[in-house]
Amino acid sequence: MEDDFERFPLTGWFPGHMFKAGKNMEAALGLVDMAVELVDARAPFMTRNPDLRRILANKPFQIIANKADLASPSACRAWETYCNKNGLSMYFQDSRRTANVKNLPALWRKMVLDARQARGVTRPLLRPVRVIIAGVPNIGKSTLVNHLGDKNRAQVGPKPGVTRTNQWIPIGNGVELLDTPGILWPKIRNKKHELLLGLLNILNDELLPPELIAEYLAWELERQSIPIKWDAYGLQGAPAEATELLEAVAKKRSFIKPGGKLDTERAAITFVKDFRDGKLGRITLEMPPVESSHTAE
Ligand SMILES: Nc1nc2c(ncn2[C@@H]2O[C@H](COP(=O)(O)OP(=O)(O)OP(=O)(O)O)[C@@H](O)[C@H]2O)c(=O)[nH]1
Ligand SMILES: [Mg+2]
Repeated sequence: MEDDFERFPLTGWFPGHMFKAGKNMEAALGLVDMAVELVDARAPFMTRNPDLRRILANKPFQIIANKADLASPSACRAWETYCNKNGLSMYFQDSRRTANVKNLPALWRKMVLDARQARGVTRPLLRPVRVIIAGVPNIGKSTLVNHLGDKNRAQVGPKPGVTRTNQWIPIGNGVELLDTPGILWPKIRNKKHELLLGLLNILNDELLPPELIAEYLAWELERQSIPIKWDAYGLQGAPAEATELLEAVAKKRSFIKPGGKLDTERAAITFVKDFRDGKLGRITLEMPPVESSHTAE
């Protein structure tokens, strides 16, 4: 399968409320003691916003690699090893399960108090520790906040951009949270990066043709030698071309357009949905950077 994705221009999409939210975010970071950035466990660095840490300066910072239930367990371990080596705090979790998240407030309080102590501050902190949960759209911010505090305090939605206003939420253990809108924006490097964000449901589906997202996914599976059960789509093995895949899916599922032609768009939507629902297996699309023992980080 060929990599000719870069011949397609970037969509250049940037919704107005995100620009406004980006401004609010800079102000909000001034109010908090630490930040937690949610990323997608299937592509942890490609779903980050590199500006967050710069704006935060030296405040404590934690990364939560969310949707870990959909990522490859061995890849999660490789990322954990990489982060431990590089002094990054990264937790892999499924934020929909309360058991996974209940220890976080105490950890965050400790991170903030330790940082104060390290700065030589001796007076006790008499107000709650203030934490911001940040991340790109649809990454699971509201889901995490709901599990930390009262149920249904923040709106959860299957589409990007559901949360639009900021709210403070007490979560016990002397911690309060700001639920932010999907204000962080990944810096889109190239078309493949944009397609990855589309595949992970961070960009709105209307922006990218489903056939192109499906082709990108099939190309990634081949490039990274990720095995899936191709026979479920009526194929003997990995397809040589995206058209072969989409036609096979359309045939297998009887997606026929009026007039008798195969409905490859519907086939693409199905293939992408199967990935998003974890039906292709637990798949990680971005592995940690390869470290050279000779170069300093
Ligand atoms: N599989 C899985 N799905 C999750 C997880 N966390 C959240 N989701 C789902 O991801 C979707 C988006 O979750 P939200 O909590 O609305 O995401 P958000 O970051 O608040 O989204 P915006 O407000 O639109 O920026 C929902 O369908 C959640 O059920 C997780 O850990 N695993
Ligand atoms: Mg939300």
